[in-house]
Amino acid sequence: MNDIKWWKNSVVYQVYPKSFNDSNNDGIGDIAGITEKLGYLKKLGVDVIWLNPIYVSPQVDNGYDISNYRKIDPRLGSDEEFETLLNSAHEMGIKIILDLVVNHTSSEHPWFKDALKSKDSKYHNYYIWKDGKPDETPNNWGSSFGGSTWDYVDKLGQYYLHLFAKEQPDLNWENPNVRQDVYDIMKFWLNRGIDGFRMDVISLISKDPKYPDGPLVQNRKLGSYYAGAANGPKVHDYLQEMNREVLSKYDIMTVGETPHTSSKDGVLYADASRKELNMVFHFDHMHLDYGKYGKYSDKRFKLVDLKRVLSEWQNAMYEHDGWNSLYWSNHDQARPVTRFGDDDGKYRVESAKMLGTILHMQQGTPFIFEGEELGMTNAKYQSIDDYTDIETFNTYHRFIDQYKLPKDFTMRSVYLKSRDNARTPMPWSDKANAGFSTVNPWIKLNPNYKEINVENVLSDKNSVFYYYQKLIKLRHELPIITTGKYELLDKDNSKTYCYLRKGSEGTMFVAGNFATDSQVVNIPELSGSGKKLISNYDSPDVVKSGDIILPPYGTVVYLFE
Ligand code: TEU
Ligand code: CA
Repeated sequence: MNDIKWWKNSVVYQVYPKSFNDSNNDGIGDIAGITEKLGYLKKLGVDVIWLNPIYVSPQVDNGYDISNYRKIDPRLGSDEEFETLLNSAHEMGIKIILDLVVNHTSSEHPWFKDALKSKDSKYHNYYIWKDGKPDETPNNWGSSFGGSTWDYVDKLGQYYLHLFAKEQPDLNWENPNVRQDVYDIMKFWLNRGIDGFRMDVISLISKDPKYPDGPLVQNRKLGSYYAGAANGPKVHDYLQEMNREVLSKYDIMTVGETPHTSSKDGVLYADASRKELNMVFHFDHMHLDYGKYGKYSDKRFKLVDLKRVLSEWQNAMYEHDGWNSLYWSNHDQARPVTRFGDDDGKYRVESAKMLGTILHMQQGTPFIFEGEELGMTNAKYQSIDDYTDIETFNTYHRFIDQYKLPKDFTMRSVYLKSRDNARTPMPWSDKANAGFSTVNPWIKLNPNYKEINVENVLSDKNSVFYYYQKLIKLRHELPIITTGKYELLDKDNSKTYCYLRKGSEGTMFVAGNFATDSQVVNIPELSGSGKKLISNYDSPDVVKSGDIILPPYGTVVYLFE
């Protein structure tokens, strides 16, 4: 696979630094804590680590509000500790990519503080302002976390735009100085030796200059900003410029987080010939269980829809010179076994392995979110006061106070969808504080940490951990997993997900059962006999085309050579 870019046969592991490992026992995970656990990640076999934001931040949105892009947040560590992490990782053959959050800064960033002083400030035009009166917002946009996207500054007689919290003012990408400053920040980190970026909400950086009102969706009183902010008129110009000035000069990987992006829009970012990004995170599979009120809902996804959207992205990227990212979860999402599998104990381990297989055997770069390799479940805290996340908190109050929705529905939705489900501290053992820290962590542990923890998976050869280790190893050994053409089978089957990967080395057959009862699946006519590559149950080592039985949440992969 010499001519294939390294990030195409890599597996990325996402570390949420605050929740990974606390080295100095102040309750907050930190950079030195990650260095301590590199051996664990090496054992799993991952190639790249993506770190959520580690820069100086007031932490209104857990680091997605940055006030100094060039310094490490002292709560997470020092510049030297980051240097040690980077060097140690590199020595072990593991790359590190950082989060680049440049749709907005923190309101505590010196640029914004200066911009607030007067319209003549050098930095005023670094942000997006509209003249107006105190109670006439420039348009009807509602921010991601609730309330208007516009905040009024009396002294200036102007509103500034913030698609997220009011402490996260949006940068004005129309201003070439903003872009140059962003490129300088990127070069600063790349020159320090990092291996790429995950770019936060990069699909939102170019706004429609008309700032049109948005449609009222999900029962909200305010309009959606997506039509006027997602995939805006200049986003591709900006990324092509960024690529020319920065990205093309380094051997790195880039993944853009692109809310509100269809596969058609997706290829515009990720088609290599367009020289923008390597891949994007789309949200089509994350939206399948959105309900009447949006993300926070008790709706369950439908497998037929899941197959449709994932297949659409597989095909779109293949038809162009594009590349997919593959993920079941991240720090904003529920735990995959709860959301797409079965978390009640009976099939937790089986469904975690099945989900891993269905994802990792597709074409693209898989991302494992910390704890996924343990088969972690959602947290389900007792009370809303146990939740810490701004999105969860604001949604709860919108549902109860504004929509007058029943508390049990609201809490059920929080259990299923709160971002905190992903942010519970990594359970390293069944000891006090799950071995994460010697003191109470900044956010509560998942109550099931005595059962689901690293010590347990490492001592059980049938654990999700060792299964993931094998999935990663297969990717490294078999080029067909990187290059084979994806072909969905039996698209209308609502219980099983089966597909082929066709390449010069043969054909791979991949099957997963999403049901709690056994299912018959058919292996189509393929030459020769199939050799088993992996399975989560006792399936035959060699098989011919024809019907096979998959037990509840069973999964199997055969290679026909
Ligand atoms: O998230 C972007 C985003 O679109 C989120 O609104 C996401 O869809 C939502 O959280 C799902 O519930 C990114 C980061 O990943 C998130 O943690 C930040 O809060 C957000 O940007 C602002 O920087
Ligand atoms: Ca700490």
